[in-house]
Amino acid sequence: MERTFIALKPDAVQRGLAGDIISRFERKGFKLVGMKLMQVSKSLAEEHYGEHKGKPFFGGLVDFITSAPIVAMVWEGDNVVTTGRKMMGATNPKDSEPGTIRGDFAVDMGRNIIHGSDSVASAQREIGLFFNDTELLPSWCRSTESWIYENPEPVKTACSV
Ligand code: DAT
Ligand code: MG
Repeated sequence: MERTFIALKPDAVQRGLAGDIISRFERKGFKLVGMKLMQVSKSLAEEHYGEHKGKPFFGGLVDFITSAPIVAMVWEGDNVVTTGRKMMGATNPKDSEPGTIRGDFAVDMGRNIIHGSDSVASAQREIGLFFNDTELLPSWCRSTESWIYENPEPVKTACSV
């Protein structure tokens, strides 16, 4: 099953929005398979945002993401990368539709509260940067699986209790 890396940026944590945002992914039907509160180091920030190195906003972006704790998460689900990006809304909150996370909670590009992988390849790279294997669950039993998927993967419904 597809996985994506989602990070609640320092502004989301500072503003007390973490629970609300996590709740949106839960209520959608995605499955949390890893989560931690962490302070991002400068080297991790620079590697994570490597594609933006050299751009005028790069320094500010690294300073911001390392300025206070973030919540790093891995969410699993059918098409979770693309759907997660839709739930987040456009990068610039001025363009994010109401109903999206950025559209509802943010006004400034440099304080857009959430990160989400932009492709399956990016997700694999970012998950590997932020989590080691022992911090991720392979596939835990969720009793509501068949109420979320018409044809759930057999492994997900093989619950022993
Ligand atoms: P996204 O976070 O939607 O994947 P991105 O990867 O293009 O967007 O950029 C990463 C972050 O960098 C983004 O969330 C906010 C910041 N950023 C992007 N473009 C910017 C710009 N032109 N000016 C200031 N900050 C910018
Ligand atoms: Mg991006």
